[in-house]
Amino acid sequence: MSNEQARSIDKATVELLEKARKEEISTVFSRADRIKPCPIGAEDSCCKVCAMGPCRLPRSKKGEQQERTGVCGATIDTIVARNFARKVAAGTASHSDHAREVVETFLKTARGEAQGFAIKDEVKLLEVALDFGIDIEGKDATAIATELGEKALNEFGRQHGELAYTKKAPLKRQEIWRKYGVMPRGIDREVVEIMHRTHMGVDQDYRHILLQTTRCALADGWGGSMISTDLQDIMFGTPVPVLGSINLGVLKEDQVNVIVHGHEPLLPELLVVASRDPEIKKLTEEVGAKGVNLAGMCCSANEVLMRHGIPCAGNFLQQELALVTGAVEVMTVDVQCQMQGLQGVAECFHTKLITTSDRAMIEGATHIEFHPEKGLETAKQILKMAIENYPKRRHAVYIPDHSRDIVAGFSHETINYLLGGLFRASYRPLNDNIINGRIRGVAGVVGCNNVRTVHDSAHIAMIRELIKNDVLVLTTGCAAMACGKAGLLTPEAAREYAGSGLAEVCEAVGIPPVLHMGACVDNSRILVAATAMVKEGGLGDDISDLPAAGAAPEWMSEKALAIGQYFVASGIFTIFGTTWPTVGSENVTRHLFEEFEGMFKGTWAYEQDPVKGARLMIDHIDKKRKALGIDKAGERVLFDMAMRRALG
Ligand code: NFS
Repeated sequence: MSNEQARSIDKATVELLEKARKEEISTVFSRADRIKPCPIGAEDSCCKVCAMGPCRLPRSKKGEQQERTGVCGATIDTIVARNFARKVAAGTASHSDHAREVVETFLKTARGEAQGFAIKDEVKLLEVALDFGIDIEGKDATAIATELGEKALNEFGRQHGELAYTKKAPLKRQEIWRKYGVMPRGIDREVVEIMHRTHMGVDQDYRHILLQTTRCALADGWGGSMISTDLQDIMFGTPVPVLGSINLGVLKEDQVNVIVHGHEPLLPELLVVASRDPEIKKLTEEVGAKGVNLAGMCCSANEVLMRHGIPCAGNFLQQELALVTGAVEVMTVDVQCQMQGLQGVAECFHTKLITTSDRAMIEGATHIEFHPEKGLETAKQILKMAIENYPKRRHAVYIPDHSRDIVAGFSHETINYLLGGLFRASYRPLNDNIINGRIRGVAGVVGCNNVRTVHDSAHIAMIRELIKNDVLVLTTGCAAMACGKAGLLTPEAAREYAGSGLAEVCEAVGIPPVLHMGACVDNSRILVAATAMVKEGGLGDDISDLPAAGAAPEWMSEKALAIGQYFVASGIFTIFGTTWPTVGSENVTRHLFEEFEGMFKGTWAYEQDPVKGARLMIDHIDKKRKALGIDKAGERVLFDMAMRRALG
């Protein structure tokens, strides 16, 4: 096996890694070979919050703590908890600042100040308005949208009370949050409070720090992320299943290739519109190209894929490799998960890297700022630059011949409709199939790629094990893309990979055994789906009663920790792979992995082996089935008259 083959299970990735090596192009993979992770940082037993340190408190090889405290007296527990809290705050801030941008664009759209945007899903507008307690009687869509935008914006700066969406959670869950004082008040406030509490000399009780960490994460899942998802749906349409394609083979040698990378689907939506403009089509012909080929990368890809079927070039670890093809005229990036290494790769080719957010620039890249007031103009300007760049390709183009068809776009609304039908949309059939045992349970497998593991392999190994054991998988983000590349996102995958019970249900409904629910902010859709299952009845009265589990087997970003923390605080057993950032403190780890169970009825777990991880999830699902009394597969008995009389 070549070094490259050992890095990824995806053939397109391996081929382009070989090309990068031969051409001596630096990528995340080659840099990871050079830089070994710092062992003290890996367990987060280093404190840098003041200038009397940094204080390093690693354990000896025998596992003993040599230094018991930092110079200020902070214990290893405080240090590790503070580091963890700050990561969750950064993750929450990222999802929520994305949400803020969406809300501001939404408001401008409602006020008629945004170019190229509209209120597309009026049904969802009304639903979300009701969630925010807006009186919709006698008001038109614009008035409702304006009021909704203002109320949503207030969620960020709100100082007291409870975030509006927390009322959507099962009542029992809300009580747990109130009991432990973790009900989020305002999104920004919870992030700021973590930064304050983790400053030198403030909160120095790890359990107390972790409570605020929980409150902050809930402000992400039941706040920022949920707001992003819902308002994006209202503006761009709630996803319904679409046929798309995935992997680097979606790039076209004879077309102008434009990749949208990042997270906010605002500019990408307008690039879709602009790419269909007759003027753009004409310019494309003039340079001898057969068209503009728009493709997505990372979570932006998920957004445009599930709303428009725009092809998806790849996930996190493939971003630089897309440029190594030499076929990309322009890559736009906005915020999050975009490596600075992209610029170095772009410079090896004719590719223009364009930064588009006022919050993120990359040295050497071209900066064209996106503002909704002239959004469509900006989109056209970018496409024109790409077209002009097409004749400037300097090297032979190499596009790996690997791409696959996928079905994406399973929003909560769609699952509801697909299972129950238009006139009685409901989760009843899903609950019934869980109760009768055809579906053993539900797992959310989400999150990043991490160069310290074999690209995509943990996602696929874990998910195959789950579906083989009749667990329906909901997926988002880079995990969803890994599934697409491995052929798990088509209805046919049910017969090939799923256990007989799950396959039977999937075939009856016509769905894949793994449902692509969107980008990372759309993990909020998983919370909504879980809540809908609880409210449908028969599976307990809280999310923690469901035979369900979550995982991020290849996580790397702080956002993933925020997601994991709000999954756990919502009552979901959640398992992470690759590495775990609190191993420096036994107390903090025990608190998150064991004591949380007693408090939040959900807990963290860490397992590097994805198949063992899947087994832990299945064990948890079986435990929940037993608690619900649905662990014995119900035999189908034909009742005779005497038995019916006995029933009374
Ligand atoms: Ni989410 Fe990870 Fe990034 Fe998306 Fe991919 S890396 S935490 S999945 S693209 S946000």
